[in-house]
Amino acid sequence: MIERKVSQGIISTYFNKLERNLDLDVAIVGGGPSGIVAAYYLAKAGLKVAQFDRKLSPGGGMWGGAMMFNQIVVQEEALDIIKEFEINHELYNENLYVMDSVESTAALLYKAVHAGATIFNCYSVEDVIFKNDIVSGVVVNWTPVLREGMHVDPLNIMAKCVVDGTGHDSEICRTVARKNGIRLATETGDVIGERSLDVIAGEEEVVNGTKEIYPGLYVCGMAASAVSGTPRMGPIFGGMLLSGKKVAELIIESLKR
Ligand code: 48F
Repeated sequence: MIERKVSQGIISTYFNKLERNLDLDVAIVGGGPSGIVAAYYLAKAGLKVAQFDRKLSPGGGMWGGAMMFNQIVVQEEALDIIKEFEINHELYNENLYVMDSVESTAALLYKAVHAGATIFNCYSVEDVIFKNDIVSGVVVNWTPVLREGMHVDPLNIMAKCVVDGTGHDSEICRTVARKNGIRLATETGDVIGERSLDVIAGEEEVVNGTKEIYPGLYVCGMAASAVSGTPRMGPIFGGMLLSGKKVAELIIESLKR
């Protein structure tokens, strides 16, 4: 019966996909633009990478442009990345380009998956795995389970590196610091919290703050700004793309060693 085969096809391939991703090189938490760009470059380098986003539609804050005007701005410095993802762009003013936010988000996701990354939507990462004081994986649960407050235990996914790409809330860094009495690689040893908007400083600092924040744990995108206490920058996305590429490069270098 075709009805049964439809169900069987979904169930058997889904669980096969999940099982193949129980041991990763890199687990990326959050499917915002910085995390997706990271997933693309990591997969392109041949690493086994999976990305987890709690929402039905990964893409984070990129879909909506600004105030739901679905255009975004990117500066010259990130032009190579836009070209790599084959996103249509229009020079608007000096070194600023505008792009359709829906096309841009869809292009990032499409290219990341085609490079070999696996994206799991509707998954919330609620904790990390610690082994010998190194972050060594993620603890995942269905988003609806957590939203309903159901007492259901999660699953464990091992990873050589974990990336916190959870955006403004920097959830993974906060959880790691709060639960384990450890110091993160910030001025205070804790998550400092993002500062008010300043485009130039924000764009520069988000890339500077992209780093290994604790052994095994990297941070990118707005999570990097929030952790290091640097300004937000609003709907200009060059820093997010550059941060995603930088975190991928740091991890590729570290895993090579
Ligand atoms: O915030 P978000 O878009 O991440 P980003 O890559 O980009 C920031 C920009 O969109 C924008 C900005 C740029 O100028 O200021 O805000 O830093 O996306 C973060 C994603 O992480 C998911 C969340 O659903 C969103 O799609 N997320 C957050 N916490 C978790 C999570 C979690 N614990 N588990 C799974 N997904």
